[in-house]
Amino acid sequence: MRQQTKHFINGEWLESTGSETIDVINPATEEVIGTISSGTEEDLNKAVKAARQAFPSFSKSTKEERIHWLENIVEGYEARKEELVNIMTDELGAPLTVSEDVHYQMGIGHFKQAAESLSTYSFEEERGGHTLMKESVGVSGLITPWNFPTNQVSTKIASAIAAGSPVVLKPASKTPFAAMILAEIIAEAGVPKGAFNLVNGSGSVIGNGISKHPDIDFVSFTGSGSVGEKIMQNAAPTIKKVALELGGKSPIVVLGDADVEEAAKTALSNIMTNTGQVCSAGTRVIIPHAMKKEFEDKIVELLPTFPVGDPRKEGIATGPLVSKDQWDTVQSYIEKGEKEATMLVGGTGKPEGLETGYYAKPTIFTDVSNDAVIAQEEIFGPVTTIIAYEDLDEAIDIANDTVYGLAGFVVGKNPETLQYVASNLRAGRITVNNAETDFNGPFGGYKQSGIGREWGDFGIEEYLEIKSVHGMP
Ligand code: TAP
Repeated sequence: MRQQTKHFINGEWLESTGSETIDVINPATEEVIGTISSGTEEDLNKAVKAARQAFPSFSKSTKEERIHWLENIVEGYEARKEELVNIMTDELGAPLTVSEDVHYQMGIGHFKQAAESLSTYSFEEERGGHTLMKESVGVSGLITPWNFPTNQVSTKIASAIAAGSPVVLKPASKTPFAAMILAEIIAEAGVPKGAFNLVNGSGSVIGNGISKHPDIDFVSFTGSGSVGEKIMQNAAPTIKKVALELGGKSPIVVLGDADVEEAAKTALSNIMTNTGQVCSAGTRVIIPHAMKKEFEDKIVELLPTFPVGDPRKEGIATGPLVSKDQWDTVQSYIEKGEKEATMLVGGTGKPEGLETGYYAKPTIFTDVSNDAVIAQEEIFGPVTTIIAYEDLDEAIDIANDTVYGLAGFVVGKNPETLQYVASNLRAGRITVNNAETDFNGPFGGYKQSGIGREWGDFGIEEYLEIKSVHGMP
């Protein structure tokens, strides 16, 4: 049992001023694996004050100092690899291989990338009639979700350190322990006291408090659209800068010349990796009518290559959903889908032999109309939809017919057609034929998927203000 009654404020672990606690549950066993303190407004105020006090010197730190801190964090992160991998399996339910190959690697990737981006980044440039200066935005409040316990936190912190912006982080209370290990790593990396603060607690107290706080200049939030909307409203009276990374209902456009097996593997990895709890997951497979039957047979045939089960067991690809609430949500969408479309495989209830734990049956719907609820709303579970098209422009129209625009995928061979689809999808990140992730590639959404960009150079710019100086001697 992990018990953490403290918050990381001004370079030290301080006892919470509140007595309430939040249980952290292992979704594979349904057992409580630890508790954290539910922070209070007083705790938050202390953290904001520490960040504010750190601002003058942290914002003037040199590029070399920031690179040095980022590199130290990378070292510390590597040293605690085993602990991080294990805690993400316990608090999120990610299979050990997913914890290591996806969560751990993405978390460290952002710190490496920020150091690399900084090495060539210019905070000042002469532009003829004026000098352009890029300066720290001020104190940043970071609110993160549970679905990628290190990645979501690391991308924000790495960019903030690179920009010289002190932060107050509120990690998701379902998965707080990986973030707390990261806090220890950051403290040991020599990051000045007050530049990084962590306050645990509920969204309704600490998250809400961050978004309203008069002494916070910028809020970077990742999570649901409904909370994103509240954050914008809360930030409005103090005209805070806001970055939102919200949900998605991303399309996978399969071209007529695609390899059916590749297309099926792409569709499956999108809903089975992290149990489909991925904001950018491709959950609408848009496929030519002529290929539909072959694709349906292939995806059902390949589904067992993603075994669902105990995340600590070798060979398991897909663990449970994060919580009972998430399980209930996914069940209700599957019920809706049974009425709206044809179910190829899956259904409600738990997979055989997995009665304990929040396991859901991977479920594939076909003959789905793009205006069905299961094709329009983010399910955040191992559920996909197959939608047929006649010609490519119809496929693009279907792909773009959503309130979201976070990501898109294209599978096929003809380079011109791949380019045509990539340039016509209205989304912030397009992946062609399962290309590798580039940590310098901006990540963020069009439309209701959000505002702003994270990762790499663009991520750093979120934490900067722009100043033009005219007549500089
Ligand atoms: P959210 O409620 O949006 O939670 C995300 C973060 O916001 C958590 O740290 C949460 O705190 C905090 N929060 C909650 N209410 C808040 C408020 N009023 N003001 C400020 N912060 C607040 O997401 P969830 O409940 O975890 O998941 C619900 C749905 O959101 C999912 O089914 C999924 O569709 C979507 N979701 C999307 C993403 C991405 S990456 N786009 C990630 C996770 C979930 P606590 O949870 O600690 O209270």
